[in-house]
Amino acid sequence: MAKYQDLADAIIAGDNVKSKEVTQELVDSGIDAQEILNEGLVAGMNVVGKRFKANEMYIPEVLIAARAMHAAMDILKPLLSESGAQSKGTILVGTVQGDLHDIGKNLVCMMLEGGGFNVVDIGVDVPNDKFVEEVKKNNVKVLGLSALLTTTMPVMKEVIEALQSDSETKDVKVVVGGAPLTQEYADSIGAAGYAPDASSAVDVVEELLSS
Ligand code: B1M
Repeated sequence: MAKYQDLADAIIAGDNVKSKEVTQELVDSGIDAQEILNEGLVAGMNVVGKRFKANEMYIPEVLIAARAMHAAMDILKPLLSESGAQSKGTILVGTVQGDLHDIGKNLVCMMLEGGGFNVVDIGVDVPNDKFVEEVKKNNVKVLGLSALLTTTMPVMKEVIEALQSDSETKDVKVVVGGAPLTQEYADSIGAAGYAPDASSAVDVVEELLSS
């Protein structure tokens, strides 16, 4: 039987055929989609992140690993969404301007969908005014911002300020996340919430919507 390690290895090797095959096998054997996501996909990407940092993997290999992860996500996404009951509300999510990283954001979106939220994902490199426009268009109470670069973290503050300066969006609560962020940083820019990972993003959004 396929194991989580086989899936993590397929992600690390960037083998999108194998990552799909193993994911399907794990799903067919009755394992919970969230567990497959955490123990196989996220575990594999964590290794990729560490190797990239240690210059043991380079950008093209990382991109190929990301493609293998997305291939597996295609199988898990509908299952994670199904596991949620009725929609608990709509959440808008995007990666800030200047930042193209979307793997973590996509995981957050999947977990939120799995947690029963309707998610509007507006992608990467999103201009500040686009966030404001989409918040109004979708009438959301919570906006999720992702940033993976120390150079794009400050853009989150700009988005929060843009929302606060508009009477229609001033009460929108902003949840921030991304590898370089901390609770202290989130507090310093006036974010309503911070989540260190995709699972806790669901808890934070639930808390903000109920407060
Ligand atoms: Co880039 N990159 N990258 N990269 N990349 C990092 C972030 C880096 C730390 C690598 C390193 O040097 N060690 C470094 C940033 C350094 C810094 O800012 N101090 C870096 C750099 C420098 C760059 C470039 C500038 C490289 C270059 O071109 N010279 C360039 C920038 C491009 C741009 O954005 N303008 C770049 C490009 C790329 C790729 C395109 C090759 C690729 C992105 C592919 C993609 O996303 N489609 C890439 C990748 C993959 C990485 C690493 C290796 C992995 C990121 C990742 O996907 N992690 C990363 C190194 C690392 O993190 N160790 C790195 C897995 C993912 C599951 O985790 O995204 O942290 P993460 O998300 C987590 C949590 O953070 C949290 O939940 C997620 C799941 O648990 N979370 C949220 C994230 N968003 C959230 C939002 C929330 C709540 C929680 O609420 C809304």
